[in-house]
Amino acid sequence: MKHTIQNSDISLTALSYGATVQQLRVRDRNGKDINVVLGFGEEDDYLHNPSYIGASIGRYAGRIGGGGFTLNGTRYELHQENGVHLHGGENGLNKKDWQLEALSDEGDHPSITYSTLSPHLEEGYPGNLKVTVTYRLEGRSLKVTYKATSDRDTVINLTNHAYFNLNGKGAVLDHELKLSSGTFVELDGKLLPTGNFRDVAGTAYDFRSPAFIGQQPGFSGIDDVFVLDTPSEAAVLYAPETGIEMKVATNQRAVVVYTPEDLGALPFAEGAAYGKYSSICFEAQTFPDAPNQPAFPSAVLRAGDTYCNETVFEFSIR
Ligand code: FUC
Repeated sequence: MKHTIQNSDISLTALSYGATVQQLRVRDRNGKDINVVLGFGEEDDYLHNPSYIGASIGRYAGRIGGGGFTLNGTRYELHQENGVHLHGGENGLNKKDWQLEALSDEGDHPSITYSTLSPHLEEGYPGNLKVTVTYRLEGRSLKVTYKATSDRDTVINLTNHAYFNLNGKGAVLDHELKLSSGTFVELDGKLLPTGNFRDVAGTAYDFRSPAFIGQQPGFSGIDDVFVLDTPSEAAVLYAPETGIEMKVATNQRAVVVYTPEDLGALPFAEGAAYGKYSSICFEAQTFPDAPNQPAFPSAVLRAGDTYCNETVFEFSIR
């Protein structure tokens, strides 16, 4: 099922399948309507979506190594592909048809809430987990709120996997990026954390001052976990061509920034044409593999507690 909400500044189309962001439309400096996220034309196109375009990711976004994890002395085995567990497994939350909980079309603050239940041991994770996501427009912002509760202790890391391109076409190499991050998580050959943190200074990951993505020395695509210095000012993305700027604010400690080199030929809505490095994802979340990394902050959700990831994408014109 497809649902659209809008106010005078933004319009969002979401799908119950995967609780997916399909289109997010804002106006450019000439008043032209631009879809700033990659999205497919038809709902059925999302049945094959290996890049998780626009989808809600869980129960654990990112990678978990070592075949699984141990919690409260019990071992939980997780689905592996090439030696890692990715984005919640074979049938993660991105492949569920979520329930529409609420649709409010009120003035400047319309919202959509989807919910889903993931039973105990689904994809190997403990606990009957109830998850909701609310997409709410607040003036020129889209606020995305994930909440979850479990009846047993479990691990959790939810995020949204929207791919942004503020021109609605082409590539993001001409977009300017600023990240509130002086440190990134060192990854091994399988993109699993080594447990070390590295300074961005002198690397292609130094976006503490705004820099054009394609002009960053040594740039060969980003697929990395940035530790946020100031989560409420996590990122700023700006496209000179349209004048659209997007600020990302979150209550999470990290953001996975991903600029896919080539997503392949995909059925994008309205025949939108994207090139190499078409887009950039800001997946606000906690650290990957935290269930196996004792030095990382815990990703455990205790029975009866409420998990909350609140991330805001705010648009303006420069
Ligand atoms: C991101 C990346 C992964 C993967 C996926 C589709 O979260 O970290 O490498 O390719 O998205």
